Amino acid sequence: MTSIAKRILIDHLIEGEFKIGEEIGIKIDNTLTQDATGTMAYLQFEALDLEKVKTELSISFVDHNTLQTDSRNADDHRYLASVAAKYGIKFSKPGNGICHQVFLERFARPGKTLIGSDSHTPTAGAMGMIAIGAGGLDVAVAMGGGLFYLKTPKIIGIRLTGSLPQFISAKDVILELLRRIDVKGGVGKILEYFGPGVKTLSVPERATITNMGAETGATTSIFPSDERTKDFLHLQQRDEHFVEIPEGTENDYDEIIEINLSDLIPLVAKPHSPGNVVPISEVEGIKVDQVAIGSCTNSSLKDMLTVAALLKEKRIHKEVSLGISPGSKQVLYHLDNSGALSDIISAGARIFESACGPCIGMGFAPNTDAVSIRTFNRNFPGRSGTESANVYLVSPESAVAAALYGEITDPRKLGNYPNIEMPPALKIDDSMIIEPAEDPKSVEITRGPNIIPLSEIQPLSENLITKVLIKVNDNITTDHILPAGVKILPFRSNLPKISEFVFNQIDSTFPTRSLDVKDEGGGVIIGGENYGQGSSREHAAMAPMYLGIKAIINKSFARIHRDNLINFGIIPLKFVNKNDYDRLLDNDILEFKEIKTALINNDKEINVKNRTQDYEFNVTHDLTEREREIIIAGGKLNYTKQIRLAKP
Ligand code: MIC
Ligand code: SF4
Repeated sequence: MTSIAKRILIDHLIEGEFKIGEEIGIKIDNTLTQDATGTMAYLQFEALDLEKVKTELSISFVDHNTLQTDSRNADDHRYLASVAAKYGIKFSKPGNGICHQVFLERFARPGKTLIGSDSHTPTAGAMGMIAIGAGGLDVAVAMGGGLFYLKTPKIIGIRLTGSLPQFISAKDVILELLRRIDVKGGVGKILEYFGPGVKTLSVPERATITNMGAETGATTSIFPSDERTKDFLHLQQRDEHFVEIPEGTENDYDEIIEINLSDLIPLVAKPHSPGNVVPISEVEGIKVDQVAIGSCTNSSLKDMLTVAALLKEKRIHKEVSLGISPGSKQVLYHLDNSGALSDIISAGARIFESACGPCIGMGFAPNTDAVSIRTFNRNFPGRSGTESANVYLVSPESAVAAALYGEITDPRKLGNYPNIEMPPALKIDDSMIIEPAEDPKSVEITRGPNIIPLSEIQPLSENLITKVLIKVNDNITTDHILPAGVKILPFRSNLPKISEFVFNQIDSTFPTRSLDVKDEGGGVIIGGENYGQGSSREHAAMAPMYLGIKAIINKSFARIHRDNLINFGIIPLKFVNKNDYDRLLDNDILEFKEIKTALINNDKEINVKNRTQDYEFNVTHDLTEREREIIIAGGKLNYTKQIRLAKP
């Protein structure tokens, strides 16, 4: 036997050899996009000039920006709907739910591969799929039938034993893992669950774990496909999609982590990192202003029914504002139909749309200096929409306890754990998923004025003379590089405009300073470890590219962001000697002589001359031949077109 991850990857392997660290190219069965990354992905797909997607299933969701504060947002939705109709893509309308929740309910299938332009795509790993987050351009290429490339990851076996005690839930499992391996412990790895504890977890519980596995930096997470998977698919009236995928055994893994579910206690990730995990007892008593329940991590029917049962016949604390976003139309319908929604409303909660909402700062921003308790997966600074807010990540049970007591509280104080009964059958209604047009030729793409077509990227020059425009610390997230939120998200299809917000929270002069030197050689960014962790938003690479950034020199990169940089022709370089980081200063002029030749020759050390301080140092890279060709061509779009033109 081999691990599940290896079995599925080998099944889909088209190029390369399955050897840890080596690049492999796999066939992609399914793709998903969401609106915030989707507009760009489809502009890129259009640029590939194909008639139709070549995948088994591609689906476009609208869930991130559904506020529609003006016409721009609604225009984007129209654009997405028309592209979907024309190119053979299903379209999930705003209000139908969060992409990962809906995908799990209606589309995920054991044994298949999925890439999605959202970093939480691994949610579908709960169903025994290889589901990976990627940049929009990688998704566009996969829709066109291209392979998806990744470095063969290590497969880490997570052995679950025991069963969850009352008031401890799946969120505490993933928080426990984050407590142990932190936000970069999963880089270059797939986290695969096995052991006797697996069968105690339902698919939605597994999905909470695979979803937030993204926060460890892992390539993806995966569970076996077993009786529980079969039950879930049966409830979704998709019995025919069940395939058994038995779990691996101890010898199948490169490393093993043991988690005894019975030993777990309620945990919380303190501000401002999902890896900053402590037992809830360490923060008990902190006064709470706001509680938010939902997001792709914790918005399943099971989660919502638990919340409703815990709130039943109770009132939330008078100084707390509680907001709840059910994950999908299906969840909301059954919450209502079972009467549980009335329990939530009577307790004093505010009910939000089935969408990402507060998770990405789209409304419900906390008050100044607030303590906000959230069942979400990320608590990066400013992500809630309020820079001074302190966000704590917890389970739904702990969120309810905080809402009722008005302070962070151990949920075990809530008394008896309710018995949650799932409905014996679900009402299946896919009417908000629009099928592609039967006559695609007749479909006109609708483009609002905020949809700005992409401009060409120039191929790499032989020599680069660049200026250090910013020097940042470790663990810089894509929310730092290019924030989201109400003000910025509407510009996701307008690159010139969104570029004005690069590094907004750290140094708002960055965009103008970059544009000043764009025509004189451009700029470089200096970073620390794990640069670009978090979201898959390729805008965090495209906008710097637009501002003339040529290279980024770091101690290490997060996976998706590194791939996005390459896709847009920015060279991801690493210090050979990490101490060279200390010496560099803002405004230093760095010269990369014959860098193009160095990349063609695959020189592992590239000399950089610091003209301002008059010294030299070396940088290195881990680019594969394909990646070097992409950079030299000026990004993946140019590269893909060149290859297609070369092959008649
Ligand atoms: C996120 O959780 O940060 C997002 C918003 O879903 C992103 C996508 C985006 O920024 O568009 C992600 O995780 O990929
Ligand atoms: Fe949406 Fe938040 Fe999930 Fe991202 S993490 S997909 S913003 S709910």
